[in-house]
Amino acid sequence: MTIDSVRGAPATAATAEPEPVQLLTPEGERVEHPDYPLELTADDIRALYRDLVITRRIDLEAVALTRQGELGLWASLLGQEAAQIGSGRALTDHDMVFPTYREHGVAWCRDVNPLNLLGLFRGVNHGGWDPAEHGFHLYTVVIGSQTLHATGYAMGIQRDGVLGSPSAGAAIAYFGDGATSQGDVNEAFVFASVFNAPIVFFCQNNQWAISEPLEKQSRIPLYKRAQGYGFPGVRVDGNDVFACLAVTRKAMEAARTGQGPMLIEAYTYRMGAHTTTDDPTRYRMKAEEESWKLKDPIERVKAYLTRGDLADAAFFDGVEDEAKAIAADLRKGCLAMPDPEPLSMFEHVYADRHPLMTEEQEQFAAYLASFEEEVAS
Ligand SMILES: Cc1ncc(C[n+]2csc(CCOP(=O)(O)OP(=O)(O)O)c2C)c(N)n1
Repeated sequence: MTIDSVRGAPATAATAEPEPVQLLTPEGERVEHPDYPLELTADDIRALYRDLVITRRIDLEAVALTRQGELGLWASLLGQEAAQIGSGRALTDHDMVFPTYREHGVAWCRDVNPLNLLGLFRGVNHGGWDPAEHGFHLYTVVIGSQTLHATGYAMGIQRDGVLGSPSAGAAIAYFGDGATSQGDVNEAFVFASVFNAPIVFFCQNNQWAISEPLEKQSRIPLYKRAQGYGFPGVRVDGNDVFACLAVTRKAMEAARTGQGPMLIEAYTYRMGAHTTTDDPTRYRMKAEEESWKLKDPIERVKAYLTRGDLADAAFFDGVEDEAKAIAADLRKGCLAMPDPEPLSMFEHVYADRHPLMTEEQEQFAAYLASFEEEVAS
């Protein structure tokens, strides 16, 4: 038995192998993979770099706003930018995304205003973007449940009879390593498989489910789970934006052309806390975080651009300035968000009013009115 020196626990096959699909090494060297040829122009790569940097800056601003009491909570994507931008940029307007609560980078790719994300975590709205307009469903906190929604949606696409046509889309469901232990996710795998539904299951294996390590979720690499359900699975370097783009592009294209589901395990690392209410120093070693810093998703693209003379200092400074300006706007917009009327939380819940909800609304209205009476007396 080998001992994982960092965690002091037996290393299991879930972490030990295999080599993930990689197209850009942590040092910024381009490598080829026979199954995933990828041609990118210098403009494409600069655009990916910009996405990565801006997404990280938005995330940083949201963490700061939470620390300053302006948001109730934030689930940081730090370290997972490449998994999200690579997969997000592989999608077309016809595809539909079903995210968890951490997919701020995918939201960026789907043109969701980051202020909407902040509104949700500030507790002043339910997100407020139109899922149909952006091809991006509302955030889901109930772990794994969105995989069932996504599978149902995919089966709907299938029944529309559009698969294989240029207007065909597919569904993509995002979830974490911890979610793979949920019943919902396993049920989604079964349905997707037996109905050959057009869906990609995109698992960001960030090694931790709050304080539970990967070893507590699986004895085998997560991507291998797919085989048991009867569809293909692949492990990709989740800190490599090129590889995430190529692998997701191929899987989505297969789904859109009726070839059924696929599981992508993006092998990455949650560099920050689970959310701003969590303290990872209580359950993991600093050395582990330090080793993942060397695999930073942004630095490797920067190294590639620099080494190949594809971008100069003016470009990098420009992206930095743009990211700062976006963050400043976001901060201003966040502070200006009005507090909602308490009773408005009963709006936009059901298309038609539900009697139980009407009763609860009346109770709550009476409760609020009781404060007025207290002040008056
Ligand atoms: C059904 C359900 N059970 C438990 C929780 C509490 N919970 C919130 S996040 C989380 C861990 C999720 O870990 P993972 O799926 O690896 O995703 P990550 O947060 O690391 O992106 C848990 C257990 C929940 N939100 N929903």
